[in-house]
Amino acid sequence: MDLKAYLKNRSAMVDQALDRWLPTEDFLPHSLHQAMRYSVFAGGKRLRPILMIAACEAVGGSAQQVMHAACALEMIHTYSLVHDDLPAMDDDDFRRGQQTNHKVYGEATAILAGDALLTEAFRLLADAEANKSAPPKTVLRVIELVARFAGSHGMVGGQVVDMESEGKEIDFPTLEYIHTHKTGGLILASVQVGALLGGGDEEQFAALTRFGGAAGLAFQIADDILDVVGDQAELGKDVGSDQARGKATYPALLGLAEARQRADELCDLAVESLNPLGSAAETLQVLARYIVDRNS
Ligand code: GRG
Repeated sequence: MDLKAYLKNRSAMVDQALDRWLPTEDFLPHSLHQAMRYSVFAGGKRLRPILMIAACEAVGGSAQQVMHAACALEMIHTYSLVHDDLPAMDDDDFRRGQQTNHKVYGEATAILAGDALLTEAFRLLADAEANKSAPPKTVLRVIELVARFAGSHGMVGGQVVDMESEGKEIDFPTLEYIHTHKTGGLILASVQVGALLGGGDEEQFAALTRFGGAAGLAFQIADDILDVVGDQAELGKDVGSDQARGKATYPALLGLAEARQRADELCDLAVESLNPLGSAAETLQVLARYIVDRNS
């Protein structure tokens, strides 16, 4: 399959849907809607929406069945980046190759833009028209699942442990907790939601759960590696920031070579997990490799 063409096509679909669902700056409050759109359209890879679409397609569904949920996940992801960049957290000046939200709109608006993106995401997940082909029980399961992976038992929890660990020596289980919660959870949620809204059965859901767990952790290890060896222009953000902040990462704990090996092993595990889905999961196989080999 042509990965480049697939990524281009699906991210264009996601961008179009995001543009439809996000309030424009014509609506009050203008500055808030402008700030929300600024970060959403700053040029992200749309990896979580694309994984959700690919998972949905792998169980026989179509991109349209998950487009609203895919946009919701991208809004939650973007909110997390906007808040993570704030002076109270990582205090970063650049993200996705542009100035960070608070640098352009000020801290208070950046906080509120993040809050509004998170809230809008759950409105979209519950939208009756967008969910018209899904049984109400499935919609509730999706909302509960996304809330769990985004909240204190998921991304926010991982972020807190990450912050509390800065400058300290932490053990391997703590590092794995941070990675699987802060970043891995939203990636796992993406493929699980794809399976559910695509009408997948429990066996397919279980296979995609194993895939998402391994791919999510591999993604964060690859991110750690990119922070050491990546190119600042391609990444659109500062490199070397993990080490500067005394953050625990896979390369810091295991060394670069072993971190790469672990990412490769997880990629193999992710691909193997897809066996029950047969050839329908070919796109996900290719995406797993992309997650580990990407340079941005
Ligand atoms: C503030 C609640 C709260 C959570 C923050 C995800 C997160 C938790 C912080 C982001 C910090 C960070 C850079 C983590 C590394 C992994 C990561 C999420 C990278 C960015 O994701 P990509 O590569 O970004 O998918 P794009 O811009 O392509 O969408």
